Amino acid sequence: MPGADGPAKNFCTGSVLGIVATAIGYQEIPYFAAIRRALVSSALSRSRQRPARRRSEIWYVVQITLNARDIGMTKGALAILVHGGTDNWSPGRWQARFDDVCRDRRVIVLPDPKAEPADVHYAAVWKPAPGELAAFPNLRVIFNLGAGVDALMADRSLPQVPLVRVAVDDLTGRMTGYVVLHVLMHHRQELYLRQSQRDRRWQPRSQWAAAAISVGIMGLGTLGANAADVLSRIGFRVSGWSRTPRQVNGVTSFHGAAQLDAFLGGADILVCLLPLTSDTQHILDRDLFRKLNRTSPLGAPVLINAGRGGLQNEADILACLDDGTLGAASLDVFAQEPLPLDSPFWTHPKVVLTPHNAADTDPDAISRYVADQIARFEAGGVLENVVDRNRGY
Ligand code: NDP
Ligand code: OXD
Repeated sequence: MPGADGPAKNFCTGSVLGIVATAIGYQEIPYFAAIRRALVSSALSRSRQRPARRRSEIWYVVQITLNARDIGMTKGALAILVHGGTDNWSPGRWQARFDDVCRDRRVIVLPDPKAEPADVHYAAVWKPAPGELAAFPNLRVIFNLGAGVDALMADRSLPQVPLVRVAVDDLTGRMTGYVVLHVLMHHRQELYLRQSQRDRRWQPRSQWAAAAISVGIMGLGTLGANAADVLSRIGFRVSGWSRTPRQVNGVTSFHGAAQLDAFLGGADILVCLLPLTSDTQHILDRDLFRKLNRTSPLGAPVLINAGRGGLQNEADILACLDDGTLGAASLDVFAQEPLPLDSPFWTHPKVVLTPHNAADTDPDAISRYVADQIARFEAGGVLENVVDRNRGY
């Protein structure tokens, strides 16, 4: 700024720094502001220096800024590896959210031919192909972007680093919404009433109070416990079954194989929120359905499965719906997803079917959850919701 006096020169120096920062987008890097403040004050205190000297000083500031960015980006990269095929699992959607919450580290969406596998310290994944995660030699933590880890447990080459699953209020609330919706749908005879509407038939059937219906929840973990709590507050009689003893207010609990029959015998509506493991695979079969309460006020017991398709014997479900062992079923998950077009479930009059969206994984809530866990881990803290690989969940 030839001919300008002291304050104008100072302003000019500060503005150049600001423009540089804006152009390269570093204002959000926490330490950039401090570096900039220090250098601006140094520039101001030397405002009487000759123009050539000032030019070299500004260049110095630019270089320091670039270095500051490099320091930030040497934090291990986070790789996103999602194979979902639905809107919710679009990699771009996850990248936008992670870019926002991990501003001081590189977020790589795989596959990326330019990515250097050794740079990846964290992987945020949904259904990676077996072997995909073994490609990262410096991996420190794997974050599964859903609650169920069965797909990862099936990968024999999964790196031996902590595997963290999702347990966040957002997902839990969504699942509770699904369970309450479907319990009420069967309790309030919605299938019958919708058909009556289509038939222009004004013939209400007598309606039981919630307290007359017993809901049994298989799996009293993060999701099952919350659904049990809300159902009991709505007035249902609620029981739960888990591997180890669990206590939820207002809920009668059972655990282990020895108490399974007693649990089933009292259930009019069976809700399954188990993880899929070698112990639970195909647990929902004819043998189990026959043990549900045969004197249910609903006429016949109802199945609601939002756990995993691998928990159910699908041929048995269809046969039990047809012969009256089951009165109806709400199914969110299937052995093969998407459900094949020729599956009889699509058109079965006693089936309410949803496309594995009982509890969508929300990128906003879950990217924050992952970023917070990484920050805590790098500060020497403990990771939460680490999967026990021996149990398989
Ligand atoms: P948790 O790990 O918190 O809870 C699992 C529960 O199942 C625990 O109570 C556990 O017992 C019990 N359990 C596990 N194995 C057995 C067994 N062999 N016998 C008896 N009980 C057993 O999982 P979440 O509640 O977070 O999630 C449950 C499942 O829901 C996920 O694994 C996933 O498959 C499914 N899911 C489906 C979604 C959808 O949109 N459809 C969305 C999210 C999850 P214990 O308490 O003793 O450990
Ligand atoms: C999950 C799911 O496991 O979406 O979170 O199914």
